[in-house]
Amino acid sequence: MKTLRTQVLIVGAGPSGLLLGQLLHKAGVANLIVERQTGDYVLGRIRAGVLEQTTVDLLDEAGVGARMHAEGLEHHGFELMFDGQRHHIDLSRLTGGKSVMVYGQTEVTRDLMEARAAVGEQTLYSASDVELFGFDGDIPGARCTVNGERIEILCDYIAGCDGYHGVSRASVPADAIKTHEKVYPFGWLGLLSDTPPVSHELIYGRHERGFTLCSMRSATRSRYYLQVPLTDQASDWSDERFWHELRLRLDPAAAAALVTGPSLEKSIAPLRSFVAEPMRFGRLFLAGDAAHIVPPTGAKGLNLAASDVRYLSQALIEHYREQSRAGIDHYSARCLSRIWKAERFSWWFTSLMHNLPHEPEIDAKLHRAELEYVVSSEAAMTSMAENYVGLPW
Ligand code: RFL
Ligand code: PHB
Repeated sequence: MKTLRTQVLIVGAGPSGLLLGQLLHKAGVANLIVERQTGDYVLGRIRAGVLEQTTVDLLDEAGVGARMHAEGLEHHGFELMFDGQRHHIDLSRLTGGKSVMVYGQTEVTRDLMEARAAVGEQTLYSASDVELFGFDGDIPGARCTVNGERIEILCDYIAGCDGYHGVSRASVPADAIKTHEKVYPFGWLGLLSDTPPVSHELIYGRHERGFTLCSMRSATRSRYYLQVPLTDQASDWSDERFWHELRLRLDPAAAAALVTGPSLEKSIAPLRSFVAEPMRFGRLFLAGDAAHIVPPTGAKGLNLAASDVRYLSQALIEHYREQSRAGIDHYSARCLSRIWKAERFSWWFTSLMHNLPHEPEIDAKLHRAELEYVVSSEAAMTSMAENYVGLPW
């Protein structure tokens, strides 16, 4: 068996793992990433689209912001649609000039992968049977198989950035971790197409046929989502059926403006709220989707992953530079304080915008009243806007 040695072993080459690797590299902390999939597979997953200003700043700090600033779209507001009407939420006016950046997770991941390759840091792709050991003692590490060869990696710390289905959280003894979970009884069917977006801003819509979101990746590429029953499969939805259903859920002006075309990708994502506490077990840290999931309605998942990575990179860099343990000891509490607030917002926005099959009429009326309140009260709109652009660190 081959043995490798590093300071920080990162499990998972999604945005959390790659961003952590880049920040550690810049500070001179050696790191190695093991990833179960191939790089192309990771890049093929279509996910997040909206970055908070603090995420943009962190990507700049990691030295990977150039293409994002050139190609990303700065958005100063979004639209809430209900009862066939759109209402503008002016994020910048309500938050003292803040905005969000529309730039796909695929592009963030590509920028991070290229930066990592350029500095020559190692990533072991297609690593199977990853097993973690020793993180409750002084010599943690992992074993995995790459190209048929068994490899052992010894390290000082392990960063579990391997998503909801990863090995890191699963390696923690059940009595050392508490999980909180809520699964929503519907999913999001997403479609990506090379068509111009229906509006220059994102539209979040509530409709008696179900929620809809009109998003984008660029001036020529759109991303649309429809609330669908969990029993549906993406293959049940031809492109024609998707476009027809989307039109039915849009206001008349948007329905008339919608440009349709062949789908580049179509998939269904389930929605859940999930938090695992704490986020550190001895020398193992959890970060990003490995520790928490939010329903995508508030666009918070990737942004929360970035804020965990910010706290973790600071803790580790401080530790190696100054032999300090403060950041390590406070990592979990710092992350969780931000996470629970984002969980609350994502749950609230999800509950407000979706409808349940056979929903009692009183619930629909209450949601409608709340939406009317949100768009008519400066205080309520400000609360929504400050959460959407991202709470301060
Ligand atoms: P990822 O992206 O899941 O990456 C984890 C990586 O770990 C690998 N892995 C393993 N590697 C080695 N050994 C193992 N045993 C392993 N098990 C797993 C996996 O192959 C993978 O490469 O987690 P990470 O890095 O924490 O990033 C989190 C984000 O991907 C996620 O929060 C966002 O995509 C959520 N999300 C959104 N977030 C936003 O901030 N804004 C949005 O607009 C937004 N929209 C979305 C979203 C998520 C969606 N879906 C599909 C869940 C829209 C959707 C539809
Ligand atoms: C996306 O563009 O994929 C997207 C945008 C906003 C969300 C969720 C997803 O809230």
